[in-house]
Amino acid sequence: MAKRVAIIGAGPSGLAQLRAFQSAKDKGAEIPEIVCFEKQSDWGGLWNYSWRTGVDQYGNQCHGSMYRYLWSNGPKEGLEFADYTFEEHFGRPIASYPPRAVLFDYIKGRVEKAGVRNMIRFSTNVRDVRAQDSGGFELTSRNEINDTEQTEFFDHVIVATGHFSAPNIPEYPGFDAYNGRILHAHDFRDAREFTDKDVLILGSSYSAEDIGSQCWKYGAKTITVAYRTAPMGYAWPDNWKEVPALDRMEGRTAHFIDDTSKDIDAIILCTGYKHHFPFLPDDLRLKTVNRLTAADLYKGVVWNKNPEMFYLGMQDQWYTFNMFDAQAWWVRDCIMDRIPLPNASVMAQDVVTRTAEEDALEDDYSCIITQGAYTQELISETDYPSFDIDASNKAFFEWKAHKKHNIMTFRDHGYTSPMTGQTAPKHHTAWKDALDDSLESYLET
Ligand code: FAD
Ligand code: NA7
Repeated sequence: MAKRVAIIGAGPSGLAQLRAFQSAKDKGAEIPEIVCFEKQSDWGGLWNYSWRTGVDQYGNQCHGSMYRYLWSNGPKEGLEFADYTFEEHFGRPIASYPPRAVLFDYIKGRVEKAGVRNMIRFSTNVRDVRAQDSGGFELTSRNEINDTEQTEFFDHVIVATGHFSAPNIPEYPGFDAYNGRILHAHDFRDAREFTDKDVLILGSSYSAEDIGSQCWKYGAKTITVAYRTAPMGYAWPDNWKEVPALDRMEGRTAHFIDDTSKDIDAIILCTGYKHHFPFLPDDLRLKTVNRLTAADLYKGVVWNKNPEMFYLGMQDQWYTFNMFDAQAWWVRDCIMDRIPLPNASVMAQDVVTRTAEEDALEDDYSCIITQGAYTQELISETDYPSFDIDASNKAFFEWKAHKKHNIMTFRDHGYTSPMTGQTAPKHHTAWKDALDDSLESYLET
């Protein structure tokens, strides 16, 4: 009997896994029976925008953390699929920082071409997974439309549920008495809500930078970003200040630890996310912080404590879509007995070694090189099309330099594709003036 494989999640990672199996089938291999569970009604994961916040129509936690007007926060040349280029999808070269709708279209294009949609059970939420003493897993899911539960057996489970969806929500003194709006980045949807407002942002990483920039672009009166460890340090516009950590709110006044203060209309907590797997028991549940080397995952994907189970995309991410591909092709080959696994102590040592190497990295540039090398390592062990990782690294380095030069114009630059060698054209409108983020507007020439 063919093995049965469950993939949980049909975001970019889960879709990479479906595409990996389908490409083996196309080459004549016999593949396992695949069932992909997706709790939303469509694929694309975070790129499948939803206006909903809080709980969805079935009472489950909303997955979406993406917002309107989001443009890629890194160059598309760092995430391009090696087996399906932007040029193949759009029929011509396009600019380097596509808005969400454009990237969603690109993600969909590859899996529509591959014809894998029928492997996905949509609106089906995985509720529980239990390892069996005799091997394999019992997986319980709920079809939210029929309101029915089903338990079935799988030889392997691949968790591809992402890790930027369950918000990390700190509390500060005075929040309970504050009369304005307090929200986490996970619930941020439309920057126009903050036009003419004095906005306070907590956190100093990607969400703080991008949500602050959105609010600025759509007319917030002032942006104040309070950092806990270090400021982002860009040359911000005049109405944008970085200040040390928040101490407390008193009424609508924010007091910072350097004894300065500011009256605030809304507080946006850009304080990161948690790896959160409410459907997994302790023996299968990944517990890790957001870093390049996730805990307990051999080669970044095999669950050391039960190697019949795999995780995709659990690392902190410079590389995204093509790293998920590298992982998915490698996991496929492991499941199809093309790649043998070493013994438990070798797998545990692999995590120790990678963790020590990561701890010795000195800056973002070496993190990019390390994640690029990891992606390359996995690719070299499968038949995923090899590509010029140095060219991707170069695009990331140039991106960082452009951000440093001007944080509000970095998206106006173009980079060279590691897949086609083509340099992206300049977009027709500067990012700060392009208020329409639709696919149609972006693709206008
Ligand atoms: P996700 O996209 O999170 O998909 C996981 C899927 O699993 C979802 O469809 C979800 O519904 C499903 N799921 C979860 N739990 C269950 C369950 N119990 N049962 C069934 N299904 C379930 N990356 C970039 O490369 N460029 C960017 O510009 C960029 N911007 C970002 C902006 C924001 C605001 C955020 C939050 C992330 C951004 N990212 C960006 C990173 C993002 O993590 C990846 O691009 C990508 O979406 C990760 O794919 P994934 O499939 O691993 O996870
Ligand atoms: P990150 O990159 O994990 O960053 C979280 C930020 O939140 C970071 O600056 C933290 O500060 C800060 N933080 C965490 N807890 C607190 C508290 N209690 N108080 C103040 N500040 C806090 O998450 P992001 O959401 O920015 O990015 C995640 C992904 O979303 C990313 O891949 C993007 O593509 C989009 P620290 O530096 O630890 O002091």
